[in-house]
Amino acid sequence: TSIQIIGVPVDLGASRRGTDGGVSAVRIAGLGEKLKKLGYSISEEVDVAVPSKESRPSQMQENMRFRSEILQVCRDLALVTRDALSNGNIPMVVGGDHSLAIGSISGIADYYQQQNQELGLVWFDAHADMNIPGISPSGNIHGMPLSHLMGYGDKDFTNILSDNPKIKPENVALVGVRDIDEKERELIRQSGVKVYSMRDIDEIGMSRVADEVIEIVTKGTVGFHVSFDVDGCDPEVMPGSGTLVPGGVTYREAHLLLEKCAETKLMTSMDLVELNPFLDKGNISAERAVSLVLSAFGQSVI
Ligand code: DIR
Ligand code: MN
Ligand code: MN
Ligand code: MN
Repeated sequence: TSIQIIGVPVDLGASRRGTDGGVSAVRIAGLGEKLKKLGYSISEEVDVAVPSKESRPSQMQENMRFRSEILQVCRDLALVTRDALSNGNIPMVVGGDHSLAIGSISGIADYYQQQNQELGLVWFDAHADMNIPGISPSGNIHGMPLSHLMGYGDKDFTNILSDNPKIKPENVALVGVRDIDEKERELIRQSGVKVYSMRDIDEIGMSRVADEVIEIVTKGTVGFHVSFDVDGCDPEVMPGSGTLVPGGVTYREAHLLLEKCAETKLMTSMDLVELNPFLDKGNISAERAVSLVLSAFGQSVI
């Protein structure tokens, strides 16, 4: 099996500078070599070009900061992930802030929709990322990707590669959520997506949560994508991220979820986002994130 690592050094979707450095941090932590050691072949890595914040006037368009730049990045990235699948590669997208997921997942979902198949989606995050421009308190696009993938919000973002919504709410499960904005909560309820909050993990344990998540994202789908925002983990586990929220998923719980995802052999692709090496202690967050990705690709203790 072959994996293509796709670097997307974008930080235009977040308030804080520095997630663009996440791509380097993950490469320095050895993602490519370690996946090779697991037995995968790694096809030539590609990067999507992203303008730096400083090179652009910080314009706010319809309550979306850097709207036109991020739209271009997402359109470019969607073509890259779709091509990766066409060429027999599993897309492993490394960010960058979470706005990139509109592009990565649009390309992957469109590839399968062209074969009349639907994509499931595991959204691992402290946040729900379900804002739309009309309700976002920040105007930051990294708080809006999941809603756009389900067809809510700005039409240019929902219609990348095709006019249909890329993901059906019934095929989505959020995990690790503990910070939701007021109006965002209403849209989550309206959409009907299943949310596994930290409370659910506390009450029934990650093992059962993972089983339920997998049931949701595999029922009626061709397989599922994992969009992994490192801030879903506890800040003690992942200090190197910009919007830390206490009370998160432990290192072991995150491994368990991803090990169970790997066991299904139905994971189509993955994003790793929101690492900020400038806030990290050494490169510990990227090193742990790489270890988690290896679990998602089937690494086990014995
Ligand atoms: C907040 C924070 N909900 C917003 N979002 C994210 O700006 O929309 N932080 N994704 O990582
Ligand atoms: Mn996120
Ligand atoms: Mn987040
Ligand atoms: Mn389903």
